Amino acid sequence: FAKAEEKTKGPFEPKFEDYQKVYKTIAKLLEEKDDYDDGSYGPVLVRLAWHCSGTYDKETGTGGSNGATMRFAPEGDHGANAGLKAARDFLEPVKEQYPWISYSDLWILAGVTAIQEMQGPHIPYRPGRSDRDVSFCTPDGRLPDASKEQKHLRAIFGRMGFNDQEIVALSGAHALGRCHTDRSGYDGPWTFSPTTLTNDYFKLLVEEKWQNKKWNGPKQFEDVSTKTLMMLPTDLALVKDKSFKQYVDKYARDNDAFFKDFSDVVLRLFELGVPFTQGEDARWTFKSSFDEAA
Ligand code: HIF
Repeated sequence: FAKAEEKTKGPFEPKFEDYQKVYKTIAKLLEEKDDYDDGSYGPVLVRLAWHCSGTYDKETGTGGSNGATMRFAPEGDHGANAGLKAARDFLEPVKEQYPWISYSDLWILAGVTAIQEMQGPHIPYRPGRSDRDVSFCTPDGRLPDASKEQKHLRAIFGRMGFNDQEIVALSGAHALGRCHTDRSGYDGPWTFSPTTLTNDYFKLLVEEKWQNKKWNGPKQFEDVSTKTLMMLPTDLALVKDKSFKQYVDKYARDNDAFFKDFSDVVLRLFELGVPFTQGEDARWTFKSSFDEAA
């Protein structure tokens, strides 16, 4: 009987409503599992989505958010990906509940959900990623090295296809989360509200004084006023470099401009390397918990 029903129904073709359900499930889990880090898995989910996408190389078309190859040891063990198992494990029950979604679509959807649930802008999304085997793992060294500066940032993000303005807009994501000594070796959060997306990262970069932190760890900076916040060498490069700095100033002044540009560039980051069958006009915008409450 079940078989006959399957025949009349045809194969399951998930639609917007089905992905919105997955979004809701992730949002609910984020709310429930609040005993992690600063009270949310949101930041580490954003980092997972970005580290899948940021391996993209426009010359060869390799890497990017298609494939979810971080499931496999070579890529999962890359130094830059230390700690992301927490994010992948968090999403495992969601994958079990919705087996039809690919890991690669799920991880990016989780990044979108986390940004929206941390009060960021809407990030339009389209599915179409498929999981690939271990042979598609990218070589180590494609993600940025925090000890470097502007030349390195332009080389790494230029390889993905991003310009100066886009590098700065993306960087606002460091308003979220923190560094962990047992992951990257660095320590501390960038802002006082690491689970809410705001333009505070830019404000702090221009308004605060930053000094070398004296400690037994890699070179990083601390705010002179409270010594509780941090910046990486790559973060401070954005105010040292004139071309970058003009955008830091702009986003520090104007949160709406930051949100608009951030949404545009994250959307592109999350789509790198994906052979979509649906056009750009088929992107969906998911309702967040805040939209539902309104
Ligand atoms: Fe990060 N980033 N990132 N990053 N990142 C860390 C943590 C987060 C860089 C280095 C680090 C981006 C760019 C760069 C997030 C999101 C984004 C950590 C700390 C390091 C060292 C990891 C740890 O110890 O747990 C460098 C060098 C980048 C190039 C500029 C993106 C723009 C800002 C692309 C981006 O979206 C998030 C979120 C976190 C917090 C993770 C957490 O677990 O809290």
